[in-house]
Amino acid sequence: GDLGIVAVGFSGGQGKPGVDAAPAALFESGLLDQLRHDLGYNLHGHDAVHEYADLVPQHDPPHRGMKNPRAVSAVTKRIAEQVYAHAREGRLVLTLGGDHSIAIGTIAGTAKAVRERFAGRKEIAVIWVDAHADINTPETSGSGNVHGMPVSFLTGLARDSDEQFFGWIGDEHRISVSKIVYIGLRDVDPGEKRILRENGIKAFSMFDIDRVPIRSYGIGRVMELALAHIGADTPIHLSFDVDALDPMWAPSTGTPVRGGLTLREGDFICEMVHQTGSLVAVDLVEVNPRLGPAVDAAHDTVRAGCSLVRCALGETLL
Ligand code: DIR
Ligand code: MN
Ligand code: MN
Ligand code: MN
Repeated sequence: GDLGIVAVGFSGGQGKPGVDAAPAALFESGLLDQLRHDLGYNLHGHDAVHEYADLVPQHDPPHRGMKNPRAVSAVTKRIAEQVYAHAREGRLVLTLGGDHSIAIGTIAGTAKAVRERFAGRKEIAVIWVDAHADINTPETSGSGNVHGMPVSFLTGLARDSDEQFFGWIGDEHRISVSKIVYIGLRDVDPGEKRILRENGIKAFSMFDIDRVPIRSYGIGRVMELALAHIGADTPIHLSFDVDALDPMWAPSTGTPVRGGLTLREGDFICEMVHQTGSLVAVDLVEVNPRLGPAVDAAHDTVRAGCSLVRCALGETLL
């Protein structure tokens, strides 16, 4: 099949430099060759890592507490156009971040393309795999980092009428709260817990996945329930934050949280989503090869990221 690739060298949705170096690190470790030779994809758009320097203003003071708001808004608007252009050609789209703010663009792009393809009769579902819910509004956010807010802008829970502060997001770009499923949550802010509860958003925390199967489901049942919630024949956008994995497997990331998914559980999520046959887009975000406690940390994290992507794109064990 045809695979559109958007490599995003952008870190402005949070404060730690280095997450912009992830696409190059993933490419250097052989990801493109694996997708081409081992999985048989025709690749499009893979020759450049986009840095969007022309869209990042010199002076970008906070707006409603958001940091780098003009840069993140302009960059995600461009990403939405890039992802949309691939999806409109019928390509599966793989976006390599970058921090998770970029999902404002990727999901806006697929949401619009799928609405057009099905003449408004279908909406995408989003499987958001993450330690964090990333559903703060500018007002509930304690950090001001936009990578903690993408889901609130995508659902319309957060809005701004000004084009340069995400006002470019229209109804065609939005997703409904009933079509989101979270997997792997374990570090959710109090304001985010309230938003999840008040909007009845489907979420499977690490408790639900726990390996002591007394009151929890285990990853197999969680995936059954997650996919049942979405329903058959619904186009799926998988947004995978590498910090969903335990830092044992993915130490090089900006906000690691202990007690996470094993690498096999992460791969299993991706395998199950691929098996639906409904996947339209995948994001892999928050790999930061400049961070990590030990010499092998970045290497391990990049390898884990490649494994997740291969599983989502159809690699099987046998
Ligand atoms: C926190 C952390 N909830 C925030 N979010 C992170 O800044 O809003 N998201 N790390 O990936
Ligand atoms: Mn090869
Ligand atoms: Mn995230
Ligand atoms: Mn996260």
